[in-house]
Amino acid sequence: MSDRLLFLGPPGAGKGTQAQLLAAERNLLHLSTGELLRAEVQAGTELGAEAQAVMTRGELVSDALVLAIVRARLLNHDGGWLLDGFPRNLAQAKALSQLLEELQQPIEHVVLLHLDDGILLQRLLSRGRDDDNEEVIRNRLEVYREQTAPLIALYRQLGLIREVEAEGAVEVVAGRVSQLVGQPL
Ligand code: B4P
Repeated sequence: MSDRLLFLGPPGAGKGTQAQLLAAERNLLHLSTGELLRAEVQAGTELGAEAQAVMTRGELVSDALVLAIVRARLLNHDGGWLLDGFPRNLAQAKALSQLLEELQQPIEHVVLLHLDDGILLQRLLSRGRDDDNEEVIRNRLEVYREQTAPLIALYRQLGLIREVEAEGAVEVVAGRVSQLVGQPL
């Protein structure tokens, strides 16, 4: 059974949804950079104020800020983990690989969720978060294609990519994810 995983995929593919289910079942630390950033915004911290403007445009928050958050969480954790929404560009992927080398905790699987743009758009529009209006979603998809999608080739070269079709009911997708990475949920 693997307990060091990354979830990769376009916005709205269900990374957060699936990561939460798998992490709960396997008792893994679920680290969602999106959720951690939204918590900072909610708490009204300086860091949150910096992140909020960027997130509502659908851009990526600065690497230094996100890295500091992830680093602190992983250094203080003993056991398995699941990273959701991080890394999101090559600089973050490089920094993560240095950190994991330091911790001697290599990634075991990168779960790549696939979903058509049309369904992504529908899901996000019906979720209705602050950054879920059509213009911002299109920008987030563009940012994904330009900055995050190149990570697929990187992790493919390392033999870590496990591809999952993310269309269908939540529990059906969860079954596919689970089968790919080990024991059934
Ligand atoms: P995230 O919080 O990562 O969110 P996301 O990519 O939009 O959504 P996700 O794929 O997790 O979809 P979800 O399960 O919620 O990012 C938000 C923002 O934070 C980014 O734009 C960026 O600004 C910032 N950020 C985050 N990480 C960063 C980083 N590392 N560096 C810099 N900036 C960063 O599902 C979406 C919807 O679909 C939900 O409503 C869900 O209920 C529904 N759904 C899920 N599965 C479904 C299914 N099978 N069927 C029907 N509906 C489903």
